[in-house]
Amino acid sequence: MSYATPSTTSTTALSGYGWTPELEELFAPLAEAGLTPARIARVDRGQCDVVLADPGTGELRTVRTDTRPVGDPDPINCPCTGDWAAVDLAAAPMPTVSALLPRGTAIIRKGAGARSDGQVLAANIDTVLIAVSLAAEPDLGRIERFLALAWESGAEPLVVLTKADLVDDADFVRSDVEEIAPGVTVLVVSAETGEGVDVLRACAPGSTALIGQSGAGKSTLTNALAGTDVMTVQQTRAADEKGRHTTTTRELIPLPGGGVVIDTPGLRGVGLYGGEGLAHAFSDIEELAENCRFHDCGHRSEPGCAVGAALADGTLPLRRMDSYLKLQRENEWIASRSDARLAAERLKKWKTIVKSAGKVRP
Ligand SMILES: Nc1nc2c(ncn2[C@@H]2O[C@H](COP(=O)(O)OP(=O)(O)OP(=O)(O)O)[C@@H](O)[C@H]2O)c(=O)[nH]1
Ligand SMILES: [Mg+2]
Ligand SMILES: [Zn+2]
Repeated sequence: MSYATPSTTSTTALSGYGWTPELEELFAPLAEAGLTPARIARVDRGQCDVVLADPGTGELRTVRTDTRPVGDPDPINCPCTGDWAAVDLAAAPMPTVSALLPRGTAIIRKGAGARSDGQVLAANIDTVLIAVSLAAEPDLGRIERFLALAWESGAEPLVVLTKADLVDDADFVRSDVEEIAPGVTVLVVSAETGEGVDVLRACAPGSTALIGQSGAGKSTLTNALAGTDVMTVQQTRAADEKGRHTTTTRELIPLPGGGVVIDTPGLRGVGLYGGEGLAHAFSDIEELAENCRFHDCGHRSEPGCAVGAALADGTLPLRRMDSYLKLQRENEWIASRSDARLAAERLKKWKTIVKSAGKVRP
C-alpha cells in the first residue's frame, strides 16, 4: 500500500511516537489541505507543545501551538497530552491546532468537585501503568479503582509496584495484588537499583501512561525508562509523604528505544466515569454471577446465588465484593455518558472536518 500524500516521507520520523499507516491514511485529506500531523506532548492553557516531523527537513521538532481553534465547552473534547493533532504551521502569529484526530484510547476520570464533567488524563496509549509504592501498605480498594479506570480507557492495564529496594516482602504484596487484578500483569520495580525496569520496558512497548498517587514514584520511573532526568523529582522528600504533588502537568516523554511514556500528576482520588471498565476489573465476580440461578440475581441472599456461595466459602473476599458494589453504585449514575457514545461523537466531528478539508483542496 502506498500513501501518496505530501507528508509521507517526513512523517515516518513520527513512528517512534506511535504514528501508524492507519493514522497516515486517516490524515491524508488534511495533509493534502496543507496540515501537518503532530502529537501533543504537553497542554498549557490555550497553547500546547506538539512534536512533528518538519515538512521540509523531515526532522522531529517541538512546536508551540495555539489550541483555541479546537477549544470545546466539554473538557473531554479539548486537546490532551497524547492526542494526535492537525497543525497549521503557516498560521499567524503562531502555528495552530486545526483539528484533533479521533482517539484510539483515553483515560477519563470524573472531574474534581461536584461537576460531572470528565477529565482526560492521557490519550492514545497502549498500556496504562498503575504505579503503587511498596513503601506503604497497599490500598487494594484504590488499586481496584485505578484498574477499573484503566480498563475503561481501552488500553491494557499493568500494575507497577515501585520502590522495591525499600522492602523485603515485595513478592507477598505482588501476589496479593495479583489476586485483585485478574488478567493483569503485576511487576516489581526499583528505579533506585534498576530492578525490573528492563522487564517493564519489554512488557509495555508503544505508548504508555503512568498514573497513581502522588509520591508513588511515577516521575522517577519515567526518568529510569527515559535513561535521563527529564522529569523533576524531589530527592529529599520522605518516602511517602502525602500531598506534595511534584508533577503538575501531563507530559509526553520519548523513550530511547522508541515509544513514549506520559507522566501525569499524582491523583488524590479518582472518580470513575461510567462504562464497562468495572466489569473488566472485577471479571472474577462477573464470571461467578453467570452461574447464579437467576439471570437478574442481585447477589443479596437469592437462592442459587453463586456469588453468595463464593462469599460464604471464602473464595471471594467480602472486602472485594464491597469494593465492587461501591464502585458500581458510583458508576451507575454517570453511565449514560458511555465511552462508545463519546467515541461516536468524536468520529462524527472528524468526518465533518475531513469533508470541509476536501472542499478547500486545490
Ligand atoms: N528508594 C526509592 N525511592 C524512590 C524510588 N522511586 C521514587 N522514589 C522516591 O520517591 C519520591 C517520590 O517520587 P516521584 O517520582 O516524584 O513521585 P511521583 O509519583 O512522580 O509524585 P507526583 O509527581 O507528586 O505525583 C522521591 O523522593 C523519589 O526519590 C525507588 O525506586 N526507590
Ligand atoms: Mg511526578
Ligand atoms: Zn447471585
